[in-house]
Amino acid sequence: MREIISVHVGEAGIQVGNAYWELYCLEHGLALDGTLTPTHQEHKVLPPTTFFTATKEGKFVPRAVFVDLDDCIFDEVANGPFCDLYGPDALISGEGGAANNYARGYYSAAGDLIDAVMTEINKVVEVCETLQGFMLFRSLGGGTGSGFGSLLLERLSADYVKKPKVEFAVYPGSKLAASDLEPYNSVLATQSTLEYSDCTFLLDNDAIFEICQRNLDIPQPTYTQLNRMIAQVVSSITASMRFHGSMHNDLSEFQTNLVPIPRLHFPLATYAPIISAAKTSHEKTNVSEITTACFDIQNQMVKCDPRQGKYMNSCLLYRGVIVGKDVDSVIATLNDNKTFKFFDWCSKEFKAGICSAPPTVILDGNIAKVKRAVCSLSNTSAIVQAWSRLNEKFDLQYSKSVNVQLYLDEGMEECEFTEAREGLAELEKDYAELSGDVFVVLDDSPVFPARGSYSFARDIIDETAIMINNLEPYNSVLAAHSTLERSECTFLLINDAIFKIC
Ligand SMILES: Nc1nc2c(ncn2[C@@H]2O[C@H](COP(=O)(O)OP(=O)(O)OP(=O)(O)O)[C@@H](O)[C@H]2O)c(=O)[nH]1
Ligand SMILES: [Mg+2]
Repeated sequence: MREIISVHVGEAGIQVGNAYWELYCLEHGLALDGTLTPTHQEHKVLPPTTFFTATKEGKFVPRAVFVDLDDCIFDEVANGPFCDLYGPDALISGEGGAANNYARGYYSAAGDLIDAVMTEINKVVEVCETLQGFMLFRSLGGGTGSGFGSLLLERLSADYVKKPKVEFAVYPGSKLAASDLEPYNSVLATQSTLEYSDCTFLLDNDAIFEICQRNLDIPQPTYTQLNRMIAQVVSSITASMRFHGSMHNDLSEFQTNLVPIPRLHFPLATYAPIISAAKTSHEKTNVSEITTACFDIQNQMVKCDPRQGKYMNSCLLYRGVIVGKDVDSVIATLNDNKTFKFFDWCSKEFKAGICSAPPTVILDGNIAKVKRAVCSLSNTSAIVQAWSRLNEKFDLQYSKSVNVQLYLDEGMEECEFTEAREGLAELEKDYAELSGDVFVVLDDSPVFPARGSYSFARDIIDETAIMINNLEPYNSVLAAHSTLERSECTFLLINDAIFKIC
């Protein structure tokens, strides 16, 4: 058996975890105390030990560790419906929380807790036959999720170098309570995501909030409703690892199938159908219809426009009552559709996987039970739009030094801000270069104050880029050949420099 350990960090990581384990229990015929219910007979197989440990008493315990720097959420877990589900040592808390501050989560409040968490994780690893890897759930905007989550990812990478780490990261939105520090926390947290995660699925709270409003008719969705939506997506992504499926049977396959360039590891997840329980009987959900819906921008877990980017790959994970030849015909139609733009160097083909286990829903929840669903995972350069939005928010505050001191007071050095921001500027540049857009990073110069220079540079480049065509670097290098050989003296007139002077 190849086991996966789920690690839930901070409030969002834990609450998403509650929704995810609640759904897994239902899908595998378990009661919320981990005992088998009569419905498990339907499944004819026991819950997968990839995700659950079977105890001698006949219970199934999630292979999961939950950690938060404050203990409020654990009171809720201890007194709520999940009180008998998780292992006795699975919940680890600190005191006082990280106060929405990455630096508290990474430095001052992490203290001995990181060792306690690693000890617990090692204990869970010891009872595994062959560990596959880790799934990490956290928010990028919270102090614990961003700071402690980054420290933990770093430690997991050091101690379990070769084991894949797949991350589900809540991306901050504006529709639900958000702190002013979230752009800083998120940018700081991406350092670890870029370096230590093998594949990160972003869960954009604003996108999911709007899906709940539009598709599920919930005027003011709560976190619980968002988390149940997220749980459906995570469940589809992991269905092949829990039931028999033809694709993504192993954590490392996400990397192999979706991440051709290690740093560009942020596939966009889209899910369909998302129908409210009240509307279920009116909606059609055949393979072709759900596939079309799956490419609807409104069903994406991250707000971005794939038409403005190119695909490196895209796979569709079907589950439920699915006829293989319907999928073949839909995939053939997709492959003939020229509106989907792929990079020249990739295979330009949609892939599909089928898992026969149908989607399950929480009783009395808002999501309708359907016979089949599809989740598409696409590595598209359009995801850069999410990073650009975050960068703009960061720059707006950092250029005025807003709240920077709060981080320095917790032991963080100021250069971490610039390093993290430059890391994301590099990421934007990687996507732009891949797309063939011209992107020149100007060195810091006296013209620009050091702080925020990258964003000023980007603004200027955005303006000049419209005058540059993609072939100019090739043309210039080819022309330089004659210049080097035949010209006695060449004065370079660099448009960007003159633009800047003007
Ligand atoms: N989807 C979802 N997002 C959440 C949930 N709870 C908080 N968030 C989002 O997560 C961010 C705040 O992070 P939290 O996870 O609450 O913070 P934390 O990691 O516990 O860190 P501190 O409380 O600062 O110690 C904000 O963007 C919230 O909108 C949740 O249950 N579901
Ligand atoms: Mg918290």
